[in-house]
Amino acid sequence: MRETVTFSRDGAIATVLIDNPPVNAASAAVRTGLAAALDRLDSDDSLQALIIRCAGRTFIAGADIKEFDGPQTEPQLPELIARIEASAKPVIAELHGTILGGGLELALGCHARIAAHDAQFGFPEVRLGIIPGAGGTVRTPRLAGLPLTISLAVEGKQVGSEEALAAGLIDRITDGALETATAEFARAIVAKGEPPRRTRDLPSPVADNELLDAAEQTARRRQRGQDAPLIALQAIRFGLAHDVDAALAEEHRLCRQAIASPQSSALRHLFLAERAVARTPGINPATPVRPINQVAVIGLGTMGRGIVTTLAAAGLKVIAIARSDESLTKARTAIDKAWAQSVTRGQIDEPARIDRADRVSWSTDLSAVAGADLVIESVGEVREIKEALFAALGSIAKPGAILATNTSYLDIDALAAASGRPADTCGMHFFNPADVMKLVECVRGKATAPDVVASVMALSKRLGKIAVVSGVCDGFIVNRMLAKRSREAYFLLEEGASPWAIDRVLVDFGFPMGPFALGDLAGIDLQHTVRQARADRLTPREKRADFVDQLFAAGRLGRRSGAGWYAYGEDGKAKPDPMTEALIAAHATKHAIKRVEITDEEIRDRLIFAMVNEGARLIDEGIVSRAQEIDVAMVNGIGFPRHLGGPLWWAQEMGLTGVADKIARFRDEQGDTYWPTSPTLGKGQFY
Ligand code: 3H9
Repeated sequence: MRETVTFSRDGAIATVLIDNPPVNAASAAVRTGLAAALDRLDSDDSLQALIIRCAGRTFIAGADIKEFDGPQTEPQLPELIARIEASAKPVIAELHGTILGGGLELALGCHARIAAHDAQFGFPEVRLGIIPGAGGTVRTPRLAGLPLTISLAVEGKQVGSEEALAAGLIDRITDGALETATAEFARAIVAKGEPPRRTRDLPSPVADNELLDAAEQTARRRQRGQDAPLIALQAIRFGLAHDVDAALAEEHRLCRQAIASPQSSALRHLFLAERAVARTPGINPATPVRPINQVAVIGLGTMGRGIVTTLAAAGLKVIAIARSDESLTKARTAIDKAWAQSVTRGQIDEPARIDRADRVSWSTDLSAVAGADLVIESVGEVREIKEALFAALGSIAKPGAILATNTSYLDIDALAAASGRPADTCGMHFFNPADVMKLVECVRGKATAPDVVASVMALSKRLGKIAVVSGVCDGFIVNRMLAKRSREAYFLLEEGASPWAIDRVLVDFGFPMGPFALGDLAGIDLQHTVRQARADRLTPREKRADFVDQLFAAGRLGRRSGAGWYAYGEDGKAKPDPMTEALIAAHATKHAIKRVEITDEEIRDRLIFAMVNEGARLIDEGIVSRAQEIDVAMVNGIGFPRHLGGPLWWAQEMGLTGVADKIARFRDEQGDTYWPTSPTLGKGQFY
């Protein structure tokens, strides 16, 4: 069995090697091994320096997240780092991969830091609802100043070696063999007899209150609802005003307090859930993956274009196919413009733009798919058109090519049957804008082969996306759950709520925007078309709540047309519109609905519990295998507030008995059709 920590020596230079895959997290075994190495360094007079090195793909990527909820075993990270810093003999950190969280803190406690040219540094703690708790907010300002400390510890950004070196966070970068460079460095300082340089002995920068106040305002705006960035700032401010020992103690106290918070539990749950969804029943590491180098995208509307740019950015060859020269030119012009804008904004450089453009070939001829390993269909949501297309793909695509549809709600099994290649067919459902949104729903049809699912999941990861596997149903995970929220929103309008009140409640809850502002952004015309296409699936009451159709008929097409639910003035800002209120009032009068006052709590519960109930039903029906799929999909697909952990995590935190009681009340009031009973919810536990 491999040792987690091994000690070796080369003359006067000792090396401690950490080998704790996959990311060398600073687990109890790693900490114990490091403490033992320090003992040997202390007790052996012939040793004069120690190198800390990690095996595998990275230096320590942080404390071990899986140990957070258990008892704290000794030695704890802050004490271990204090021991390293206090060592009378120099300790050198050899840095490669992602030096994150407690790993970076440990490096800052060392007396020198030598890094590979492509190393990355950061404090991702805020993404876990905590703050650096082993000196990050105390040592970083002393080494690298306040702006970088804020960027890393408050905003959770990462920097590369060059930036880290320029700021003083590390001492040297090597392009050559890292081990050789560190060994040479160690020998040189031993030869010179240089004493250890301790970060704690450096002067603290002055507290720049203007900078700190601005950072606080930014955090309140950009990381809205999240406590950790503000706590990180609190630790930084304290550190600037106190001596090192007091600052370290306060930082650790704040970190432990944050670990115990519901926000941190929710964020850590999501971190693990986002990785757990990669392991889905029937798919395992031994499942073969089909090679995908060339992808054809058919249909170059908004979604198709986003998919093309995402694929090209990830280095794939793309065949972009439109139905006419006109749509092809339109799409090509739009994509070229978007790439040029990315250059202007400094997001990519000119060679990268040329590279991406070179990877895409354009065609109006469907037979161009013949060379593709994967075909992603993204044409309009018309069943007959898609079925005809899949029938054609069945005869044109090369044997073994994967046939994927980006449909939002059509029956994938029917498309699979039409293709004549059901085992090769699946869904790859992207979210708008496809180049930004992290989620891809990988939809497994009745006959989809396991290696097809494994291949599209692997591809999604390559695209920087999170793939969640869903079975076939109307709307899959996100749109199916969202449809229940929209339904309740329309019913609440009939019953007495205003669009603005509903949007406000959801924004207060933590969503980036409410359903009506979102509707205006997506376009009322689009929603009207979807409503028409789905008319046969609507209940009489849903048909009656035809506000979208009324807005469409009035030419209120949303933000683009200057009015939708809201009115948009010259400044483009959404303003509640009395015309919409009049439309809703007239609707109520026409249908003899008595509108009443509706509380914020009722709005929140109706909208969120409708999603919770539907999420539970997705588990009941086996559309997803676990609650994790739901939470990951809703956070990454529609911006369910990350710090609440996803709808099912949040419901469990609220107390599922209470949630189930409320749902039962809604069932009594609104009927079984809308609030069907879920056995999974009845079990009283999602996790
Ligand atoms: C901290 O340090 C607190 C201190 O300030 C204070 C203490 C007092 N622990 O992401 P991947 C697992 S907080 C345990 O797919 P990649 C992960 O679950 C920590 N496990 O790989 C997965 O396991 P599985 C601050 C961890 O190559 C596997 O590694 N540090 C940890 O795409 C592969 O992960 C962070 O927040 C961990 N810390 O990305 C770093 N990290 O295969 C969080 C990962 O069983 N980690 N695992 O599902 C990351 O950002 C990415 O994992 C990393 C690699 C960039 C390192």
